[in-house]
Amino acid sequence: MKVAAINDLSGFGKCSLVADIAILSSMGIEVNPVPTAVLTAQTGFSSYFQHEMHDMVTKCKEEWEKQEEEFDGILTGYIPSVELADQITEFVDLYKKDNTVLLVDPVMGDNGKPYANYSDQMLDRIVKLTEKADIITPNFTELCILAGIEHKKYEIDEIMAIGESVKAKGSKSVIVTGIEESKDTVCNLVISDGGTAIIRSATNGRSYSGTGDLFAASVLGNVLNGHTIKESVSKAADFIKRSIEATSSTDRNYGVDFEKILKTREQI
Ligand code: PXL
Repeated sequence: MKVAAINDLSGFGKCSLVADIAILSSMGIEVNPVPTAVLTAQTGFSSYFQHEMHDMVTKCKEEWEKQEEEFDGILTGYIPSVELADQITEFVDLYKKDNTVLLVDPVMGDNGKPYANYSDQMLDRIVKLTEKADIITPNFTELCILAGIEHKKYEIDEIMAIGESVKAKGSKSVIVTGIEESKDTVCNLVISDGGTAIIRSATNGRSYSGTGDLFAASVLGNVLNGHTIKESVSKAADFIKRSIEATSSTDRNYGVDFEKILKTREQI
């Protein structure tokens, strides 16, 4: 199994390509990274430097076409600019075959706030990518942005209906991640052709950088390893819960200590 992981490389934050490479490799899946940007740290730090990889996605597309490469999965994550988003769409159009699983993580914001990469043009490009996707993994903030609705408190069945409306635009499966249902319960919603599901896990209420990236990589790896979407979401949710429990720092910017529990692929 081979995955093209289109994401940034951040020096601190244990997110993006660090998560993709660690998780998918541990699951026995080859990762071919396509860096969209290289950063000193993820953008939640009060100061960081970002070097955008201007034509890297196009160069990977062109060089890998000469090598006649093919992928079982494509994962897209943080996109620093509209220019890169357009290159990613072209990459996907070339390499997504009928049996290639495309997971689009529409990385645009969290906790009701947009990330530094967000703009209306970026939203337009990310919506187009989600329409081509087999699986999308928005958090609640990103779901509201994709649905064009206000970010406020909704009941779980209302969030399910919002997910259905986003799925109707073209994504085959919508997984809404990390919804805080109560002080000690977090849930992930699955809305797919196979039906809907609510997957609940216990939480200690802490939220950390990079957990969305770890979750997306785990879901894709589990799907490629033959699990159903619902099983994959359950396994990914359990992995995130154990990673948070293993984390000693309370500074969310540094991410979770997932490496402490990364021993065998069965544990992801
Ligand atoms: O984890 C999402 C993410 C990925 N990449 C970069 C980020 C963030 C979230 O802040 O800043 C660079």
